[in-house]
Amino acid sequence: MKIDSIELRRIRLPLVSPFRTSFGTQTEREVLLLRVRTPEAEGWGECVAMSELGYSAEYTDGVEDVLERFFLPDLRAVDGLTAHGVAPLLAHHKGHRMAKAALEMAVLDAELRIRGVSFAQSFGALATHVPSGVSVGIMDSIPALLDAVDGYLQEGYARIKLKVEPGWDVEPVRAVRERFGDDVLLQVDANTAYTLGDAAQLAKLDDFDLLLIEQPLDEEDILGHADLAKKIKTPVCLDESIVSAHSAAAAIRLGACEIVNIKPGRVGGYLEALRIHEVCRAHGVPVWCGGMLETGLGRAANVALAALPGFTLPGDVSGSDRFYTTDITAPFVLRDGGLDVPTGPGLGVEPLPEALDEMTVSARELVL
Ligand code: NPG
Repeated sequence: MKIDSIELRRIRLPLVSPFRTSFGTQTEREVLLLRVRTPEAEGWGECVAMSELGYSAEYTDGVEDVLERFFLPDLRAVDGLTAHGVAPLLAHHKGHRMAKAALEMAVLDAELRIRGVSFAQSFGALATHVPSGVSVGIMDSIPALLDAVDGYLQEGYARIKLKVEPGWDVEPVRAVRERFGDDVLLQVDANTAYTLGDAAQLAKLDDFDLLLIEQPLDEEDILGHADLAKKIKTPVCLDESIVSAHSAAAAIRLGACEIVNIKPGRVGGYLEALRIHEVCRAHGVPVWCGGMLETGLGRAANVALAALPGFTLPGDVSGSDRFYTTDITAPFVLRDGGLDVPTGPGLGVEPLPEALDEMTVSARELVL
């Protein structure tokens, strides 16, 4: 496929309410979108990097720089490009997986639109509807948390994930269990906020029949997670630590996780995400699709991924209105506790020109 140019477009979306995690509070989401233009079709990529450091070492300004300074010359040096060719072409650049993932997504979208194949079809995903979990931030008080959870349960969300950190862990979990009962699928996410020394505190969560605890320790602390897994009953799930199929295989072999969160942006793209899914399936390790406050574009691709058979737990694939009043695509609306898998070519959704323009902060075209 010949690529004529790539548009880098920054958009800014206010959040419906502040979203607090153990690494900070967000009130808006700045997103870098890539539009790959080819003679036959356009393809959209969404970069999951944030404008600030916190979750990851990658950040939006850095991604733009890497794309323009390092990836563009490589793209210019090849004649045609396929989505499967993106990772090998860029492999000599270490890291920068979020930047690579965004580019690969845009190329894949263009390619599939030309072929008339949806993301889900190309992944081999058969499910047409996927269950939605919702991620609930750290709140100022337990009553505020219970109100929020109540609202999400009334909307029909299939699973609740509570963000936790030292000082906000056992009590919020206890309060949610007491108020809403044992049938609610409940899990927690620490975003690396603990150390192995906190094992006794984390073991107090054993009483609450949680689906999992996500990334309690530092992202590099694979052995620590393996040790922790022996000290607590709640299954350990890794997010930040899993950056490739390689690292997933190692973490599983070392006993560092029983469950894996797959975020395509974190692992370098949807094609690597598929490989992680296969590794986990071969080991009988359940996976679920993580979320990074995607717009409708990234959400569409995530929903397609979550339709694969190894995704046996509800993902962080909420309705658009969980985070945004207005999405840049037609909104994803929760139905029967989940979302429909898009069926159109490529992502099956595209930005609505008016919404896109309204939210655009800057746009520039890199000509190949
Ligand atoms: O539903 O899109 C969503 C958000 C899910 O909590 C969520 N994401 O650590 O998994 C996470 C967290 C996150 C959000 C991480 C933004 C990084 C950035």
